[in-house]
Formats: sequence, C-alpha cells, structure tokens
Amino acid sequence: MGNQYQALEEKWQKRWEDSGIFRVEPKEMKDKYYVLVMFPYPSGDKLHMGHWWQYGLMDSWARFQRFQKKPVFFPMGFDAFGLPAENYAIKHGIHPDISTSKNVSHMLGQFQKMGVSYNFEHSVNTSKPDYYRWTQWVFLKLFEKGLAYQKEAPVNWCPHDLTVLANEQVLEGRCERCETPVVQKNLKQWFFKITDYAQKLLDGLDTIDWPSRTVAMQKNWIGRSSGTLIQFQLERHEEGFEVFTTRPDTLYGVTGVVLAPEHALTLKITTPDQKASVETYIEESRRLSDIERQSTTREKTGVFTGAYAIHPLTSEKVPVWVGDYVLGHYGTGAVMSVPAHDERDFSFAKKYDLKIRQVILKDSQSHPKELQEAFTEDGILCDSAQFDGQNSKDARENITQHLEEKKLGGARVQYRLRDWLVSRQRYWGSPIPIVHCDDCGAVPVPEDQLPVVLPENVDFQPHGESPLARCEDFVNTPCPKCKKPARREIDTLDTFVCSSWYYLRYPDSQNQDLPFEPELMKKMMPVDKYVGGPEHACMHLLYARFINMVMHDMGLVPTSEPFRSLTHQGMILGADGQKMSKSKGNSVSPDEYVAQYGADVLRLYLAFGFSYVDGGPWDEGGFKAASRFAERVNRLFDENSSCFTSGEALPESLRKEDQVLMRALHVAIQGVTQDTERFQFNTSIARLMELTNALQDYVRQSPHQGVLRHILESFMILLSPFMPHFCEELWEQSGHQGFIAQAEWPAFDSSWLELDEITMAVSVNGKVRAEITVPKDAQEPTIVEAALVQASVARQMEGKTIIKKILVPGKLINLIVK
Ligand code: ANZ
Ligand code: ZN
Repeated sequence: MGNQYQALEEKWQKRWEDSGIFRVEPKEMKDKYYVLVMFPYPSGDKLHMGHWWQYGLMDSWARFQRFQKKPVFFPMGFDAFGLPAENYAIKHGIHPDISTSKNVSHMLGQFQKMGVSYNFEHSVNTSKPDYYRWTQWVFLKLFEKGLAYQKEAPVNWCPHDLTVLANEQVLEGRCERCETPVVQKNLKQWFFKITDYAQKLLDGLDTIDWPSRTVAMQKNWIGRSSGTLIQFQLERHEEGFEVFTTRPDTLYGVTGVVLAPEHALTLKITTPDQKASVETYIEESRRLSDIERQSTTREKTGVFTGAYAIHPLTSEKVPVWVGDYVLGHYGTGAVMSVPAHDERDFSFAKKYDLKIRQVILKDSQSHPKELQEAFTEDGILCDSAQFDGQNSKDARENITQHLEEKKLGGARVQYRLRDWLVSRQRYWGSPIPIVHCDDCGAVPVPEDQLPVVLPENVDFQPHGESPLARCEDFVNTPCPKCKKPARREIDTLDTFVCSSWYYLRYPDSQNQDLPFEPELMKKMMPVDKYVGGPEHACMHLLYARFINMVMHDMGLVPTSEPFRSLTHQGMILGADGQKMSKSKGNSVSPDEYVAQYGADVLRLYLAFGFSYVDGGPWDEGGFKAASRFAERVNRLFDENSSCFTSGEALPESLRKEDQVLMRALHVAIQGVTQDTERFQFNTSIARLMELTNALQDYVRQSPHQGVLRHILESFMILLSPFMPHFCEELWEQSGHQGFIAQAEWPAFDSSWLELDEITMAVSVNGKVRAEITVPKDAQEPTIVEAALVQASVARQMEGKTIIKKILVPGKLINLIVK
C-alpha cells in the first residue's frame, strides 16, 4: 500500500517554500521571539528518531507560538566540526568535508520531509570558513583580553581517539565517546580562563528561567567554597606553604599536613632517606585520574617526606606527607590534616599511625574521649587556647580574623571550576589563529588575515599529534610581527568553541565584515526559549554563557545571559526501554515510517505518545493509535464536508446538543493552548481526541451545519501545529483561502466552561460547612445527595435527621437537622 499522504505533503512543503510565509528578516523585525534548538552534528547518523522528536516537536511549538502572534525567529544550522564527523570520515575513508557536506544535504532533505518551518535562510555550518573565521575572531578577542592562554598541563588523554579530553568529556575515568580508560599526560595546551567568570556564572543562574536541576548542576560544577588560607612554615627551610581549609575551627586539631604529589615543594623538601619512596609514589600517582584520586571508596595512601612544618598558632612540629587524594590544582594543593574531624584524615591517620586530637565537642560532650570515627559536624571548641567554648561557626570567623591580624592567613573564596581546555590534537576543527615565533612568542594572526584556512589535503589519520603538523605548507609561515620564519599553531579548537557563540551568528549569518552587528544583537538577543538535551548542562550551556558574558563585557551583546528560558526534552528510547542504538538493534528508523505513513502521522505519534520533557520507549501500539486517529479525523471531515458549502453560520440560539459540543470545543481550546505552551503535547492531543469523540456523537444526531462548520474549522487550526500538511489540505478542501498556518487561533471563551457546572455552598442549621460542584440544572435531590457525601456535612448529620431543606437556586442549600 502506498502512502496516501506523500504527494500531499510534498505539495504543501513546496507551497510553504514558494510563498515564504515562515521567512523572517531579523534586520526588519520590529520585535522578536527567538526560539532556538540545539543544532545537530552532521555525522554518519543522519536524522534519527531522536532528531525527529526534538526538531519535529519544536517545530510544532514554534508554529504554535506564531499562532499566539509571537514574532518567531527560528533558525537551524549544523555543528559540523568535531570528533564524530572526523571519526566517521576516518572509518569510511572519505574526507570530513565531503562526508559532512553530504550528510548536511541529506539532513536538509529529511528536515524538508518533516515539513518544518525553521528559518533555514538564517543558517550556519560551523565547518565553513565564513563561520570559523569568526570563531577564530572570538579566540583572538579572548587572547587580547588575557582570557586565552597556553600552559603545560597534565591533561586527560584518550589513547584510542589520540586526543586530549576536557574534564567534562571524561565519564567515570573513561572517554565519553569511545569509553577507553583515560590516562594523564603532560602537554602544552590552550585554555580559556572561564574561572575569571566563576562568580558571574554563579550569580547569573539566579536571573534565568532554567530547570532547577540544571541550575543545581552548574552551581555544583562551579563549586564555590568559602574558607580560609593558612600559612605553615617549614622547619629547617626558608619557605613555607599555604593550605586551604573550610574548617579553620579545627586548626588546633592539626597533627600533620599533606601535599599533593605535584606540589612544587614536595620533592624539594623530601629528606634523602625518603627520596626513593616519595619519587615512586609521585610516579604512580601520575597514572591516576582526578576522579580516581578523589574516589571515596579508594583507600587513602601517602608517604612521609621526612620534613616537618610548624603549626602557625601552637608552633608544634607536624609531619609533612605527600598524598594523592590531595589535588594539585584545587585550593593551594596542600591540606592541613585533622584526623579527629575529617573522615579522609581519620582513615589516613589510622593507617599511618598519626596522632588524632579532638578539638570539637558534640554539644552533649564535656571533654574529649577516644574517637571511633571522625566527628565531622559543628560543635563546641576545646583544647583550642582562647577559642575554647566557642561554637564552630563563631570560631571559624574568629580564628580567621586572628590569623589575618597575625598575617598568617585570611578568608578565601575558592571555586572547583577549572579553566576550559580548548585545544585538540585533531584535524577536523577550526585552526587556532596563532603563530609561534622564536623571537616574538605566540603572536595572534591579524584580524584582517582571518580565516586561517584549514588545509584540505591532509592525512587526517590520528598519530597522536595534530595531523596539521605534517602539513608543511600550513605550518610554515612568516611571523606576523617580525616577518621571520615561524610556525603556525597546529592544534585545532574544541568544537564547543564553535557552538559557544552560534546563536549570535544566526540573526546575521551573512555578515562578511563582522561576526554579528551589535545593533542587531540589541534587538535579537537574548534567546527567549532554548531547547536541548540535559546532557549539555555542564559543558555547552556553561561555555555559551561564558562566551556571551565576555561579549557582553565588550559591549557587543545586550545581556550577560544568552538564554532567558531553557527546557530539556526527554529521550525517546527503543521499545525495550534502552537507548536506541544500531548495535542493540533497537533503533526505529523515522524514514521508514515517513515512507509508509507520512511525516504528519509520525509527528502526531511523537507528540501524543510521550511527555516531551520525559520521553519514553517507542510503542508500536501507540503509533497505530495515532495513525487510527488521523484516519478518524480524515473520515469525519470527508463525511461532513457539506457544512462548509451549506453557507450556514453559527446560529444565535443553540440547542442543548449544540451547547454540549461548544463546551467540548472550549475545553479543547483551553487545554491545547495551555498545554502546548508548556510542552505538554501529549495532553494537547488527548484534548483533541476528546473533541473528536464529541464531534462523532454530535454528527450522529441532527447536526446544525453552522455549528458543525464552526467546530471543524477550530479543530483544524488546533491540530495544525501537530499535523501541518494534513491540516493545510483540510483547510483548502473546505474552501478556505490562504494558509491555515496564518489563520486566527480559536479564541477561548471561559463562559462555555462555567456553563453547565456551578459551585454551591452547603450549610447545616445555618452554618456553612462545605462547597459542592453540581450540574447547573441539578434538582434538589441531586444537590442534597452531593451535599451529604461531604465529610464535613456528614459529621454534622451523625445521629440526626433532616427536617427541612431550603434551596437558594445556584447559590446555597441549607439543611435544617435535629
Ligand atoms: C582541614 C579540614 C578539617 C577540612 C576538617 C575539612 C574538614 P571544599 O568544600 O571541597 O572546598 N582540601 C583543600 N584543598 C584540597 C585539595 N587540593 N585536594 C583535596 N582536598 C583538599 O573542601 C575543602 C576541604 O577539602 C578543605 O578543608 C580541605 O580539608 C580539603 F575537619 O581542611 B579541610
Ligand atoms: Zn616574530
């Protein structure tokens, strides 16, 4: 059986395209409603069911917003650089530019088949020189501001993909993409100084309408911690070091200090007899990832350095250890060890037989006893000199102040967030616009020489260093400053740099002179609604906020936050409840369904079968139900088409059955309008199914042609965001001019809902005891019955009988009881 809808869908796609009804020109818009969906990677997958779900339903939402008279700007593009495209290219032996271009055009064809209304006339492809020229410009701006810098750093290295990974790309110690265990490697890398914006990134979260879980994840990722820096002097050494602690109230309980293996002093202060074991220990720690080092289930290990530090307040001698659970890049890379009050220190002390000294008492305790485990809560200080008797909170302040006065420390806010590592040793990315000169150092490529074009003819098979290193023509270039022979940076930019600013390019995607016109940004930014997967909570969504903030500080964009409101769509799973994947054989191909049932039926099912924010497993039965519903609607219109030619209008006075149908319509208008706005597409469709049922009941009686016509017209419009082609066709066939997409959304009239239900007060012996809702035309026996089931009324009735009923119609029933 062929697909009855295919010709119809193509017809409307062409008409939408030819008429340009969805096209907008940001420069000419008076007002805007910017709807943005995270753009796809054009890797080998083409548009899969997840894309149909994400992009098809967001198209329905955008169509709905247009019906609400919002000036919708709804662009779409391709995040075309990056590992997936490069790996696909390596696997199939085709150049990434060719394979991604092919995928882009395939995906564009699929988008067209979907019948979407995206503003593809304002598109970006991040792998094209006219886009990455400006990605490089963004890099240069950050470089100018000291926000892009290079440093030798231990980085996460994936031995399979042969590339560096950002911390966020390491999941449980494994590469996010290929799941190979990640190792640490020291390499010179480029970083963006996102840490300069830690506090701003934190503060901004309180000003935006984002899912609270995502806000919490970002807060946690930024990890603000306020504590105290404390100086320790080393015995028999000139220098000392600082520790960072959130518990300065435990300072008198310090019985040791622990340095990170990578701390600059560790080897320097190690005594000769400890040297061998400390060196071995440091070597071993290199093999561990941060996550392993911080794991709470791993045993805490360490080695004594042979050196001692002097307690800043008691002058006591405490041993200095090296321990891998102390991270080199957090705080100061050194911690004071308080076994009595910190779990890690406690197990460390037990293992290595260090002193445990309790200085915080539980409220009920009068003096310290031998501890079976660390007491980590706040309490009352003891054995802490003049601070004895103070509670932890006060003591934290007072001890910090005391240290400040003695110039031995001070308050300090610390963030867990680290700088964003942006360089990649891969081919398929934007070149970094830097030239390395022996005399001038790292020299930025002048803006008028952008883009630094990614050379085409490169062996992009991974060898552990950027493939560009083997491209002599690319690498050798004169220094922009002194003109002596120099070498181009061979690393490319992380693809998250490309996607950190794409929303600024869309409104001005053709601009040849600027990345975007600041005046235009004043009008078009911020994005009003951003939709994408929750997996981007801590990477893309943080990076984009950071870049937008930098642009804001440069006066180029109007708000510091780029995305006013955010929604995450759920995930559509295989029928087995697992993530769809080719290897599991549980993926459902959208193309097959489109070929057999048409794009609208597929879209209708996706809207109807799931909650958009939760997602869920594919269900063939649900799909069939959606398809049957479409047929039912089709038949309903076929069999009642005469109402459109009857010339009859909505009559002034309605019969009972007309009113019932009008009420059903307004229930549907209210439901669809409210629920679609909230991304509850499934309940919107359920309302329309109810209306269909009411319509079927109605046409079996003797329908009034004017009423029928009114209801069917409204019905088509309400359904049209979810079945856009199908409803255009119905609209045309029922004799309407123009597009249904430009029709008026049916107005909701609440009086239809009030119509047949009323609330009444129930009183017993003159005292109001309850409120009931009853049909408007309910008679006394029904009202009394409804009143008596109310618990508060029943209580008054215990052991009594009604002697009189006084009914004030539409208002009150008073029961006199004795
Ligand atoms: C002494 C102390 C006593 C601590 C006590 C806690 C409890 P957050 O909230 O994560 O900032 N710390 C400091 N720098 C560290 C590093 N580079 N690697 C590993 N641990 C480090 O936690 C701060 C606490 O984590 C600090 O407070 C320090 O241990 C430890 F009863 O200092 B505390
Ligand atoms: Zn030079």
